[in-house]
Amino acid sequence: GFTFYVKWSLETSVLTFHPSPLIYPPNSSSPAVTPQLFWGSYRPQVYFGMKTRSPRSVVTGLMWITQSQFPALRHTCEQSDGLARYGWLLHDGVNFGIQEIRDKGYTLTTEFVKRPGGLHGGDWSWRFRVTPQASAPAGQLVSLLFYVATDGQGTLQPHLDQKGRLSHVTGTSEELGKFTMRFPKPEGGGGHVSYNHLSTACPGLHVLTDVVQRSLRDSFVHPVSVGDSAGRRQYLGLDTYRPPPSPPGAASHPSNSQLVIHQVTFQVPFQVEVLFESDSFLQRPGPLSGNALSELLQSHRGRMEERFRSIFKLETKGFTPEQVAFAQAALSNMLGGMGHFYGSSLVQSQHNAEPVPYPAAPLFTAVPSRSFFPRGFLWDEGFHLLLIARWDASLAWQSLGHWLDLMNADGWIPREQILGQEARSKVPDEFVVQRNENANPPTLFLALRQLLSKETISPEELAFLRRAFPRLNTWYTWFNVTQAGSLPNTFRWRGRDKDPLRFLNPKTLTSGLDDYPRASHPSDDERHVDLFCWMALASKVMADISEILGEDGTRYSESRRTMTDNVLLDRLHWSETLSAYSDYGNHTQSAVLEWEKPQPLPGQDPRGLPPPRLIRRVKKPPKLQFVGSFGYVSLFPFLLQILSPDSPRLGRLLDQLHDADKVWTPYGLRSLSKSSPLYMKHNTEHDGPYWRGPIWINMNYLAVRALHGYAHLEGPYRERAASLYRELRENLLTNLYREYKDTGFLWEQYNDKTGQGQGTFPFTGWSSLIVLIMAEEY
Ligand code: 6A9
Repeated sequence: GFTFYVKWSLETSVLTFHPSPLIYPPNSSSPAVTPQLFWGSYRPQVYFGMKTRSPRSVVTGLMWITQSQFPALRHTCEQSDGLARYGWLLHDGVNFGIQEIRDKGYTLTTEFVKRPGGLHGGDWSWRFRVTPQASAPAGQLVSLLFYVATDGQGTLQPHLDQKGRLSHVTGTSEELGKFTMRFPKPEGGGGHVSYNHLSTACPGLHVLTDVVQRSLRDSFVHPVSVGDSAGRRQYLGLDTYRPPPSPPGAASHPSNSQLVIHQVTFQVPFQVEVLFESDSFLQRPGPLSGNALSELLQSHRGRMEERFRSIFKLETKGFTPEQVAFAQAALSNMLGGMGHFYGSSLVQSQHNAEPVPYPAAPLFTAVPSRSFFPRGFLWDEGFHLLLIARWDASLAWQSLGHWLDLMNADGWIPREQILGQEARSKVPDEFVVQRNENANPPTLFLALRQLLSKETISPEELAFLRRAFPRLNTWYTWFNVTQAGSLPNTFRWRGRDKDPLRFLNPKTLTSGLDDYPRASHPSDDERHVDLFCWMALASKVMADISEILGEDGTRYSESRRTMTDNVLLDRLHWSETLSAYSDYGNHTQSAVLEWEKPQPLPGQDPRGLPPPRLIRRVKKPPKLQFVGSFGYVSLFPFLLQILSPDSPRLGRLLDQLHDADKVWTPYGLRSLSKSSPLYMKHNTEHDGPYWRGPIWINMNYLAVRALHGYAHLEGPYRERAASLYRELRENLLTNLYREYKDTGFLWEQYNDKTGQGQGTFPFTGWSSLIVLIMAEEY
């Protein structure tokens, strides 16, 4: 009866999209509406690949093999591949990209460029160049494998020439209509090129690598010449697919994907092109290959360099051409890391016993890391868009709209978006499930503020805001309702770790700052200063948007007044004893991890005992108090510029900022004070310190931006802010540039003692904000 209905309707609101019309309805990504964005390198998880912005897109891509004694097949970006470097040197997010991959012994350059025309997103061409590195052995044999695959819809037809070489593939799909993918004969390669191909059914896009692995045979022979001597070498080539034996009685997997692969094998150096032609492109001036391809690439390249110069003006700030190239690569990897995903999250709510699928939807988003986290993360995206918006606002609006369209009827947006089989295949099961009580910082408001900080707002942008407004309202309300603290105007992150014995300090993944120390004993009395500041920012931006739209924004302007009033902030979060802003809660400073060795009962065989475990021991009971750990969280009123420029607390905070025993280092601000009890402490036996010391670039960007802001406002600390600004900016850009030169990558975080990059790589999400720091764009 009634209880059933209540339960059912709560459950359905979790799994129902927000009722207001989508900001980007399905056809908005179609080739008819946004042809320029239809095709793209929207598969950031592979070294090179393209697809369209559609639910079950035809996908295309590259795999390659070094034909040595220990051949390895490369396809998805893996840190374990040990490549010296890879990434986009230039990529404008729309038209073209140039990537360099340093494999062992040779460098592979991958280029693509699109040519608009017809009704289905136009044509594109790829060019690959393989060149030996200086120290490389002569006569290296390399295979490139180009593939095209369908995903449950569409057809592919391979075509062979008289010699049995795959010359082209024709195909159809719902969104592409008819198309042709051409494999012209390559140039170079010491004369000889060997060809193999494969056309097969395949269980799905997530097993493309497996299918290829299982189709290779090592008995093919390629004639090689090194110096004067000529010989023959065996190589791994495509033969026929041998599916894994299925256990007896198991239903065989339905093949929902069709796969065609073209393999070329050659000696380096070598160059080869692949062409995609849309049949509806009727007035094609000629094939996009050879000189035509070079010219088109060159013209886009010139345009990008020019635009980069005019937007970021790095030359006028005294940066060298090499430093400019570094900044271009950072931006290009952010843009080239944009992906298009389709599928549903797996959601655990209070109303379901088991996780249930969220409704399926598309997501166009940048990603933090192509190798490790090639998918959307809510609060990361707000930072990504700060950079993307400066380069091409339309890309930023696209992502923003897609994210807001993922909101459910309650106003919740899942934090980590693992959509579709390909994305799912990269994530261990325990990390897949998203919980509907859990938030993540509403950084999309940062992005919105950036996008709206200009003289005139275009009609399209106004239309966007109108569509977004009901969603933003609900989002704001959702935070106020579900993340409220027990006192008025206080906030508390939900979803902290529960197990009281396992963690030195229970994590707060939802805050984005994972293991950053909070109250030792999570309770309803907790209040979090970072979330307070995020909500103050949200109120400001919502008040502004209401004004732009002529909507009633009283609730926002009132909340803005209350929350930016430092009297309230100080009352809730300023600790006189710590002389810092801080969280409040049930807390003790005296918790440690200790080994617990199970003791045998009298007469019990000690060999039957479980192994010792590391558990938390609380030496002094917790009490309600401010949480004594200085670090990023303490800086929030400053980072989000809630703190008024004439507050004496700003002076105090700037002193602590510049203190090398606290957060200041020659490489940027460390996440947790060196003198904090949990500085660089493990959280469990296997969880090393993450936000307990290392330097993170998103927070450093906010710090540099805040210093710049305070340096431009009247107040007693103006000069101090200006000089700290110059110093911090210099430290960050010197270190990130040096590490990029040394290691080839931007990193997830930087070591606070050495400045060295650590964590995952390449991490060209928010670490790419270094471009804005160089350009002084805040
Ligand atoms: C684990 C790994 C094979 C952690 O950049 C994304 C997030 C941030 O939002 C967050 O603030 N990172 C930061 O503390 C990475 C989170 C990765 C979780 C997935 C599964 C499996 O990989």
